[in-house]
Amino acid sequence: MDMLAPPPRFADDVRRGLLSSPKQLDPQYLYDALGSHLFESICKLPWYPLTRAESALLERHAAEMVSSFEGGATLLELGCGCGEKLSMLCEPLVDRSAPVHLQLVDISQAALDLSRRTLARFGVPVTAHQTTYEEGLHRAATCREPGLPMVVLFLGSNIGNLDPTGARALLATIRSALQPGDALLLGADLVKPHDELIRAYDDPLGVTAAFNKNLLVRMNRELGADFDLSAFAHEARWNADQNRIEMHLISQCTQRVNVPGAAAEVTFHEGESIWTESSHKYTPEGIAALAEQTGFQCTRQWIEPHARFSTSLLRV
Ligand code: AVI
Repeated sequence: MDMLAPPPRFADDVRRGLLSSPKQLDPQYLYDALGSHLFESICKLPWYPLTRAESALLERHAAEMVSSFEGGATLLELGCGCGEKLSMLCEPLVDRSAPVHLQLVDISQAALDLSRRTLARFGVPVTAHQTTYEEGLHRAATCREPGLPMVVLFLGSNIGNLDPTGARALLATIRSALQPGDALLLGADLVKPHDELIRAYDDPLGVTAAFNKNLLVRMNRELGADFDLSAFAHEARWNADQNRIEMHLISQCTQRVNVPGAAAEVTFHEGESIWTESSHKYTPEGIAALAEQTGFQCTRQWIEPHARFSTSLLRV
């Protein structure tokens, strides 16, 4: 099979991840073009209520969420997706004729373009940064509108895909880009009954399984690997000690896989896993504690009671 040019660090990360113990891969690699489409489909599944719960909170409470910024604000979204959530938060400010500047940070140019189109109807300045969260925060801090407070939006429970150390580090980075009077609006999925969590990450239609197994497809395509898809099974595990759902790909037999693009030959034992993603779940108190540890104060939380999802306002 022809090998397509993989992103520069992919081969190195795959080599390191598959030769380590336990075997693991960075979840960012789940999101190639097909993976991103599969994730959009996951968000529409009846068993994955997270996205709908957050939209419901924003639909109901957007005006309250930005009520401290009625004199105007720069809204900066990390991982802007299609710009729909940013629109919901922008609208109440624009309706009050408050000055609004929008800043978008995303690694995907397609997401930035889509968001720009969604946000065009407001007729307010939009600055897009195609880069990492850290670099985007740095750039946004240097070109912020003088006199306007900044509200960073980190929604969709993307915080959940970071381990506790990574989550603290990112919040500390956000904090260091902000000034007194600024804020962070944080969306985080909450701990809920075990069976609901498992169904959300191992749905009966097999869409999440396809999302997970697509990582094998990607290694076959981009690194010339010879993973046999039928020899691996998707598994979602709740790790109660760490409050996280883990996604794994479980080898169904003892086998050897060749990954020439990563210069690796990998042996799998029957039942051995590749750990592909963690999704940490929070408690409302845990979010408040995380805020305190990173220089914020959690001043308000909105909770969707059925799906157990939270949006928290963290003030500097
Ligand atoms: C993007 N992220 C918040 C999703 C989550 O729930 O952790 C990714 C996902 N993985 C499987 N289903 C959804």
